[in-house]
Amino acid sequence: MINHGHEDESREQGQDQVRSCCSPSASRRELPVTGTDEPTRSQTAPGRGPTNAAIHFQSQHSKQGSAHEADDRNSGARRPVAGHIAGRMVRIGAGTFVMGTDSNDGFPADAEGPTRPVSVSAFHINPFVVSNEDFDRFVEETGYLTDAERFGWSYVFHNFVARQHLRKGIAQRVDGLEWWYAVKGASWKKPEGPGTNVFKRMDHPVIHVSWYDAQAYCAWMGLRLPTEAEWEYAARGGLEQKVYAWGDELTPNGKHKCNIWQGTFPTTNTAEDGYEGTCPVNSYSPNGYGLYNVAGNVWEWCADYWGVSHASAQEGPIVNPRGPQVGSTRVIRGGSYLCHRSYCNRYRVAARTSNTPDSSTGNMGFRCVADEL
Ligand SMILES: [Ca+2]
Ligand SMILES: [Ca+2]
Repeated sequence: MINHGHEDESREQGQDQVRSCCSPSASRRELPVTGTDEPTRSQTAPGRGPTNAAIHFQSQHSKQGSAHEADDRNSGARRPVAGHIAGRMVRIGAGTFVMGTDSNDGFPADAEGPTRPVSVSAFHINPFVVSNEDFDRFVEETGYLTDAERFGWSYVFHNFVARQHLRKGIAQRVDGLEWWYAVKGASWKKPEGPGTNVFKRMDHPVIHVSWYDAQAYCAWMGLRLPTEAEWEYAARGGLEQKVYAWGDELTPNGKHKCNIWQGTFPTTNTAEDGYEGTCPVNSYSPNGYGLYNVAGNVWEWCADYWGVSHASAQEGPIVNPRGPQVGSTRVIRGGSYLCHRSYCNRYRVAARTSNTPDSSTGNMGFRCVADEL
């Protein structure tokens, strides 16, 4: 299925294919329907066309996708920040940094460059992504239903899908996505679908949360999602133009610094870093600003719409950029436990991609920021 040439193939097949390794879109716009797939996608997953179930999933999205109104990035500042969260946020002082990279490590379509000076006002950020325990508290108090729960399914990485779910049609292959299954009943509470739970993973990141879900959590907490510029400024931890959040070496002195993929993607994960899936939100050593797991573990939703033409510095740095005014997808940053050098080296601190705001997967989460505490 995947051979040693897949890196080049991925670049040739374009952004959609590359993106699918990161976090597939669950949007009605991108779920395949019989007869409308592009030839490259059919070739990618021969003989694995969409099933009726996949089409049914799609219609659920179509019906409910318009119910969202929380599309305002300022919607977070309604409620004082809860004490237990405020107490563990770190203050990032105002400053100017060089955003992006001019290196050729990334995918040109990602527009990691050109580098540009960016000024960011002071803010507070959570050192950890939102955990299952955090999200559970939110759901307990509000009764909130995530998009994955409303739509009735979410994307699960193939290695985590139970055989019985395949036999019973609970897990469906989706055309064009080689290593993701649409799994009925998968949600933050049941990350691998029916019969699974998070009881032993309460300190792991909440997953299967859409951008809208992240917004809802932030609003309830009196917090907001970081802008992409804030995310990168904080993720760099005070270092200048380093490849990773901790320096230029992936494993300095042979030591793993983040939760990504070791082995042969997408089949064999040796988990040399200690984890095949998510890890606790406080794993590994933090960056220079005290942030954990900015690289790997889970992708992190940002406030901004996705854009590939960045504002350019005229006379002085770009001040508090917020991305494009409109768009169809939202930025995600940092990479996940599925990232591997051979296919998706997006655990680099300048790397970026996006997903549609109603999408949810087993490798996307978020962390929150606040202007004031
Ligand atoms: Ca790992
Ligand atoms: Ca991360």
